[in-house]
Amino acid sequence: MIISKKVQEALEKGFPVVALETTIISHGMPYPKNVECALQVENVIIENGAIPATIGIINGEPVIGMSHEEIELFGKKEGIRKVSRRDLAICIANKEWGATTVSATMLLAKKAGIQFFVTGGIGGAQKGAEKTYDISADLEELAKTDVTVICAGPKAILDLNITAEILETKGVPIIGYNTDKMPAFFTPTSNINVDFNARSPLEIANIIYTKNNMNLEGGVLVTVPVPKEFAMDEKIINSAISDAQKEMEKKGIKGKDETPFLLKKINEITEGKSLETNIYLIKNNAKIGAKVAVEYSKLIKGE
Ligand code: PSU
Ligand code: MN
Repeated sequence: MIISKKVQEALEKGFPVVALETTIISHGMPYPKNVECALQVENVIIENGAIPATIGIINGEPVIGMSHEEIELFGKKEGIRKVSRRDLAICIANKEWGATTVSATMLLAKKAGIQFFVTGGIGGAQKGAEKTYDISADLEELAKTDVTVICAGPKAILDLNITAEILETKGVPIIGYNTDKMPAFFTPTSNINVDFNARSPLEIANIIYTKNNMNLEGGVLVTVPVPKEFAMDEKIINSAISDAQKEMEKKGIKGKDETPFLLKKINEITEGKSLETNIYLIKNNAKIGAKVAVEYSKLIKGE
């Protein structure tokens, strides 16, 4: 594993570090907006007092804390493998490039000693999962890996009820940031209750601090609603999702290609509006995630 000097130093000194994934860059957004967004997200984290660590695999080597040039390459290069936990050894053994999903990023972050990870949305139970068993490895990773994931909730392309039920079974707390209802990525709310409505980054840090003191294994999911002015209209997004899903079925797209296909199609149908919302919400998550990491490091230092 290659850990950048900046990230290594920050970890040694107990400074707040926030991990970022690369699937969102290579498979979640088109070039060049993906690179712009990734670099802006890093800046938001720095502005809010933490050190960003973008994680991906370059020529079979996991990199923790990529350079701007490396991020640019992730945005441009074709044929990068989408790597979740099960793909890690394949990618590394074959010295490939790999873009890490939430599950693989959590796992590598944990190995590097990073506790916080900001992304857009997590994977979950796809619609129809009760029959197909198509459930993202992200949920399993949240169950066992001690990393807090700050996101805008699972996307409404998923079955949100099944996703929330699985998280309950696995013992993963869902914390809402200033919300009683779990946000649904493009829109700020759903009909699902969160386990706790946290009013400040400190309240969230305190829960994680307590959990760690109790040696309770597993992740925490922090869900931050996209601010209303940047959210999608629920009718418009739901109709785009359902059209995209129909086309996916017609084309026979399956497995790990589903999420990237849906994101791309929804962006086309909404004429770029969904991508704008996506970019905005990640930056918003980065702000909250960095603040939680800062509060947490103060708690650790007893400040
Ligand atoms: N949410 C986004 N964009 C993304 C993803 C989620 O807004 O690109 C990616 C994340 O990397 C997540 C993955 O871990 O999709 C889930 O893929 P799957 O559903 O195949 O498990
Ligand atoms: Mn799947």
